[in-house]
Amino acid sequence: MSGVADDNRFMAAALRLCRRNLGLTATNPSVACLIVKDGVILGSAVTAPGGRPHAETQALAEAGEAARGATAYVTLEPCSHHGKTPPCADALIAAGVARVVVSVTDPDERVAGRGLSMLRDAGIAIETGVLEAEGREALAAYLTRQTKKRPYVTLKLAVSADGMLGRLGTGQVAITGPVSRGQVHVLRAETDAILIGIGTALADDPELTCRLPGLEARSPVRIVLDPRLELPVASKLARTAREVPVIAVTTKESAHDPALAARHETLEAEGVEVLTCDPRRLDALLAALATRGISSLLVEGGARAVRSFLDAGLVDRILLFNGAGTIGKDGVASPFVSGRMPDGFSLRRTAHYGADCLQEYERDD
Ligand code: AOF
Ligand code: ZN
Repeated sequence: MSGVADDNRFMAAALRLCRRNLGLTATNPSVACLIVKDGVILGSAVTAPGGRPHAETQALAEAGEAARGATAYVTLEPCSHHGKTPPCADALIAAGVARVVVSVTDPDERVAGRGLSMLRDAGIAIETGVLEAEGREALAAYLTRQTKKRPYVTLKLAVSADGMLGRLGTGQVAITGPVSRGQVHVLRAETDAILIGIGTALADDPELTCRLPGLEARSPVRIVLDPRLELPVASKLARTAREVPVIAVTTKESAHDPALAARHETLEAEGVEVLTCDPRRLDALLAALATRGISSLLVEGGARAVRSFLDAGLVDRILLFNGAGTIGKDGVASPFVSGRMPDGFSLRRTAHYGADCLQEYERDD
């Protein structure tokens, strides 16, 4: 007999597990499933890279015959549709589980409560909403794409103690230390796409990949807002475009400008995808990215791109890495600093990474 404390404990474990494949399962969410009997975990799995197989079928396969009479803990409602794989609800019924505990119901219109109904109709006991707030956080990217038809947007800024993002015309300046940088690379690994403005691409020549040992294959798609297609073919982004995709976003009018048309061709020859979607219409761009299955977007600057996303009301979370050092004169001022944040965001968490302090703010609604 499992009580509320056990349900919370096993769901917490499942929610930790599902984070493992964040950024790897697009367009699917990363879901985790535990098969538990008499307090023992008999099977555990997370949605496979690429999105299939789903978590439940793998966890059930691991538990085998022992799944009969067990409890399944699933972070998202089991699917009920015949998509690229048969319904997980059917697999749970066939395996003879006695009880299914779910954190979040699935807004996918092919599922939306049907998974739970199928289980209930088969006589399986159901518990939903277990650790739902934590579940919604773990599934935020997927839930945002499903319900708002756009990716979940995180702004990441590194700000010096005197409120600067960098120094004018000097390329990349170290504002935060190695531990914070490691955290940013973890974030990149968990994110489907990363975006910067052309100003930052030209000034910093960043690569925007995840370079943590062992996680290099988890680099996000890299996007540059580049209305006039100024991304140099010699930039690190263009030079690595065949290994990790790069998308340059330009305007439809650019197709009628012969100079831009030539740059368009040159970039494409380097393997850069040119997407025509007005970079000033961020809502349209985000809708296009969501249609491609991108559920999470990390905006890494510069000041102008950050402002545009905030002005368009398209930011879900702000990660402010506060460095200990100062930049001094010629600094590029951050659009906001700790203590003077945009309206509508509340501080959720702080963490210390070496001499740096990370503050995580979340949109209030
Ligand atoms: C589950 N377990 O591990 C995941 C689920 O294209 P398909 O057939 O793979 O279906 C994608 C949908 O499956 C997705 O939109 C979401 O509703 C669900 N994801 N469901 O039972 C899982 N990843
Ligand atoms: Zn499924």
